[in-house]
Amino acid sequence: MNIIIINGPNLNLLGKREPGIYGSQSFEDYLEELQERFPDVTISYYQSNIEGELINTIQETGFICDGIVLNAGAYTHTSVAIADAIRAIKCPVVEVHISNVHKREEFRHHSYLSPVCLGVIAGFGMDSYRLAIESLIGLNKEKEDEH
Ligand code: CA2
Repeated sequence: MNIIIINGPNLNLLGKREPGIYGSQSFEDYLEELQERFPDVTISYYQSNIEGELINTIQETGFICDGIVLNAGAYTHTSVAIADAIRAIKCPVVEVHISNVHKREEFRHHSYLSPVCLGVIAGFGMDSYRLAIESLIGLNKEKEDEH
């Protein structure tokens, strides 16, 4: 099974700034833990601060992988273009947030992406990514059992 994690703007700062909201672990360190936990899953990782690059990656991977775990960062709340890209691809996308966006400012309560994603996981810290991967593995098993 092939899963890609795509992180959006400022998530390259994880572990370096705002530990009170986003924790103190870098994503690269967390990714190692994920890879150890899911040895049968190939987990790729991409991060960009640029909306168009995120869209290119969604388009490029959305027909060849089994699932995308997407934390689009602040673009979640602004980007019709990312929503359109998700709508255009074939593989399921799980929207992920480290923080509980519903406990935060009102502008974070709306997501352009949720309606085109398989589901949303928010508020479990970095563990939100693990939960998203579990959900995609479950979905893949269901598909395999159908055949
Ligand atoms: O909770 C999340 O995962 C968010 O997607 C994070 C975004 C925020 O705009 C969303 O509303 C919720 C912000 C990412 C910024 O990441 C930083 C990490 C460390 C230090 C500073 C920013």
